[in-house]
Amino acid sequence: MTSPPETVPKPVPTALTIAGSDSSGGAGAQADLKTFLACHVHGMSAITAVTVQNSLGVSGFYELPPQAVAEQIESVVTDIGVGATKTGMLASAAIMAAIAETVDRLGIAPFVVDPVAASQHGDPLLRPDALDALRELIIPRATLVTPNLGEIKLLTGVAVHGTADMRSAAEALLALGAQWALVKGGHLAGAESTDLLTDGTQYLEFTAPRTPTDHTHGSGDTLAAAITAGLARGLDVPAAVAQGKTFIAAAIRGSFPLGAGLGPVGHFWRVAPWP
Ligand code: PXL
Repeated sequence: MTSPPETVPKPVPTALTIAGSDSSGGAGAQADLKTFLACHVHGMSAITAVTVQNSLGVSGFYELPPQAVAEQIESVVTDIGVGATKTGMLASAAIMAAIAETVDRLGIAPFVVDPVAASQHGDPLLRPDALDALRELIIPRATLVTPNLGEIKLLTGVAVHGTADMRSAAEALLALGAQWALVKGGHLAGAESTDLLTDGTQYLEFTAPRTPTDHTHGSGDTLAAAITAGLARGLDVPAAVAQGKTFIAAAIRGSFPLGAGLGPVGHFWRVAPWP
């Protein structure tokens, strides 16, 4: 048997994603696990729903029973231990209630919430009646919430048209109970993309040049997963966000076409040189 190289730290940092499966491999739990690997963290998953999708869109999804989601989380937390946890597609209010109960009972933290509502094509990934549960059961437990502009509008009613509106959006998210909010400006226009991170005391801006591409399937999931990996490795929230931004900027530069529709961001840019 081959021994692992001496450079593997012991214990290896661990992270858990509570998310939907994306059959096309670019988003959801698949994006999170690839990102955890590339960020040198052992990734684990609690699947909430199985989507049926390809590069052209999501044609349907099948939810798991809420109890099955809670049991997956409990199984890995109580045996292996989880350094940091993130959520993606949570699908239903009943699944969110089971997650909230499990997070409280097991003291799960840090807890990164990517409040996924729809796919890049606009296909819904959340039952319409689950928005209140996301607001009331999940976001108040978040160490960090990472919505895009569409999700901010849905959750808070605040429409962000430019960087000037980001502060009020962030404050509306903190008012829902999250400790930190990252308002992502990726969907605004301009040569640069700016995100605002705040806990209500510190206001930190992250600006990166915008890469013009349509192939950004899974970009939100990948950013939140890279931040979660940073937290699992012991970084604080601002440092984890800074390294998450570095990871996603390179993954977007490394995005590629796949199928006839929207391709994914490139998760493997840091894993190894292209053979
Ligand atoms: O990128 C958001 C997202 C999250 N989770 C799953 C998805 C998608 C987008 O398609 O399919 C499972």
